[in-house]
Amino acid sequence: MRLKIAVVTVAICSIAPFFAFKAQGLLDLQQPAAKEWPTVGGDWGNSRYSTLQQITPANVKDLKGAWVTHLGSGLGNEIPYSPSGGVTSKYSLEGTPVVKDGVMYVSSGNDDVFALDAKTGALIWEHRSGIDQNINTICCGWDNRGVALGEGKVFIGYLDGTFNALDAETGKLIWTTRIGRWQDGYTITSAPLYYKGVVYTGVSGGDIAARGKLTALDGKTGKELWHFWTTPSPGEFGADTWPSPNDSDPARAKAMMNGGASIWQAPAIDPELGLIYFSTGNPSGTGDHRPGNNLFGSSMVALHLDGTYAWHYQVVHHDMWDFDCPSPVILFDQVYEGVKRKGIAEGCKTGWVYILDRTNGKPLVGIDEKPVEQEPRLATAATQPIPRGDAVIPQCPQPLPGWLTKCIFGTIYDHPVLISPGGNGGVNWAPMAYSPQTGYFYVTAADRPYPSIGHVEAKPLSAANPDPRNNGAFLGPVIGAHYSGTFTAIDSRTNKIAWQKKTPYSIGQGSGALATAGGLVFHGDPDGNMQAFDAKNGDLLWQWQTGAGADAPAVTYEIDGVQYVAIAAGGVSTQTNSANGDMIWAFSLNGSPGNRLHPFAAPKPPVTVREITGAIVNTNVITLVDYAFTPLRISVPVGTKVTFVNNGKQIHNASSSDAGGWDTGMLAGGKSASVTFNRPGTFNYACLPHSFMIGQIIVTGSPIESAPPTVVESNSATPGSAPDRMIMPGQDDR
Ligand SMILES: [Cu+2]
Repeated sequence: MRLKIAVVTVAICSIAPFFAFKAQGLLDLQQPAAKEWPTVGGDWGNSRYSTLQQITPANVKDLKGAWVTHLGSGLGNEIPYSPSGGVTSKYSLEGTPVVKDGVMYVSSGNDDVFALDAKTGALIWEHRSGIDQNINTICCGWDNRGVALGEGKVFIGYLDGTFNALDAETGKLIWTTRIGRWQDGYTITSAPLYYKGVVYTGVSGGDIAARGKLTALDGKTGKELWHFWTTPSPGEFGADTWPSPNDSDPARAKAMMNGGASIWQAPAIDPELGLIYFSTGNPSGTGDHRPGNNLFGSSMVALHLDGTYAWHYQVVHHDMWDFDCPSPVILFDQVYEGVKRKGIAEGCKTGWVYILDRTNGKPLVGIDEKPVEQEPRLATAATQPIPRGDAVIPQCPQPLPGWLTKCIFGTIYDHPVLISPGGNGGVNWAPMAYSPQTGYFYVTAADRPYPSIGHVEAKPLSAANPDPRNNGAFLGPVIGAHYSGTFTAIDSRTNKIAWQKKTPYSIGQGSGALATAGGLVFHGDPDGNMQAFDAKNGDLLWQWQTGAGADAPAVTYEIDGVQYVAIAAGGVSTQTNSANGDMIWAFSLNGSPGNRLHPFAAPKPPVTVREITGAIVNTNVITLVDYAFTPLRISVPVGTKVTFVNNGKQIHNASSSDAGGWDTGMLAGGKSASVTFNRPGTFNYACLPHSFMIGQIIVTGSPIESAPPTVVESNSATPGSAPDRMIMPGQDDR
């Protein structure tokens, strides 16, 4: 029988009697993690490598669940995520646990923090964030990527834009500092970094035009020491890569100061060089509003520890695809041409890993500026940096009926394009790991096409997309699109693939990788399986079903001579949309007392082919927006007159070869038409100008034989035929 060993959380803050908190001395985290996992990246270089080697390829088959704890946080609350009726969990569970002095500290998607006994999973304390549940400026689901430890405190950024210090012994709040207002888009999702009395935090919000920054706070008081804006102020270095604030076009005039370039991850630090490193998100808004390269959007940035600029490397110039690098940078040392060099590397949504010298930001393996397709209306950059070596995913989408497709750096104007990789492809926030044993980076990535449109007036506006300058235009579900991924070892010496496994799910967001000296790489999969791979060849050696999307980064530590591997399993609400949950799992070769803990039942796996799914709504009104039918699926009794109303700015129609070949005719914005269905059946239809727009009508009952199958009333239709489609030169219109 299956026993769920659940530690029920209680709403009381208490100090467990068996636990004596040790004062944290000055940590030296330049070396890889060993018995503890004291910072989310394992060490100050974010290598996510541990020197522990009790668990090996030879014995990993005996790895078993040691404990599982339900946090009782971040559960349920299904909310719509698309105009077509899809639902998702409000919360994700994306935090990396940190482990110090036998205690595990972990955060939930509601910014609640839990201290657990790392040996047993027993609750020591919990701190409920109490954040406003009406925050509506969160880009990508309610999530938190983890906490930092220092001077007896637990540091965490909240989705409400505040940064907070808790007492590590009791969980009581010590201080709060506001980094920004959530109403202005400042929602903190990244984990902070603590170093020598200072705690560093990034801020999200670039998707709704909040200007990014890195903030340094005094760990004792929370007082701000400095902040570095990730887009320059007028007159500063890089300001000439943006339109002037005096530009006569108001959108261009404010582009730089609303320039985005969020920081989505914990920074890395090199104490010897005195530099702190991070990467930035894409610049806000569409390309036409911001001619220039748009520093420091989509860049790797190094600062001195006083917050002054050291160097930058822009990964994508004038990014209009959301090709940024939300995952943490990794610091590593490697020999190139006989000389040991200080490296920094990061995988990006482009699908490439960028390998630089961290003393100066110059490429170590080689990156070439190459000409790319041009679209003057979007002020495209003439060239883009192309790393020598291998991409970890295909950089063109599979053909899909109804869609115009383009490869990486293809231009997109006012006709929707299916592009790959895209804002959801490649390496997203899932962290890479670096093993000094193999010299490989372990990279998890998403292979999925992305519907995109580049020109502001053509963009749909919705509650989820309130700002016409928002990059994240949602174009409805891409029916028929295949979603998958890759798990790749990239050799740091050559930037070439050492081994690669195709994966059934897109894993660019999620668990990423954890490498150990035992010769293993651990990864949690969106289908709930915690997995161990051979670091040398990528063979899957072990897996264990956690019962929810195992989409948080895994960690390892040792207590009383036993090596544990732990992961949060609670799903990711965006992109993979894996199963929601609230569990922290730990595994060891010893397993649980009496080996009573068994794998949980597998949850519903993530979608790998997008089909017409979602709620079937009983209505006879379908609204056309740019670019979707809402609801996507309806059910009506036979004989019903179904009305199509175009609320979009574009001209659309609804057209079917089923049920008598009905067509509403072209409907301008504000116009409507109706179709009466006299035969039962399930009928798919599409918009001819935008044939990726697909809907479904389910007609129930007995046929009305006395009437024709369908009757169209379309007096308000725009005369004439479909508007011209925009065909890009050299591209197939599918
Ligand atoms: Cu249309």
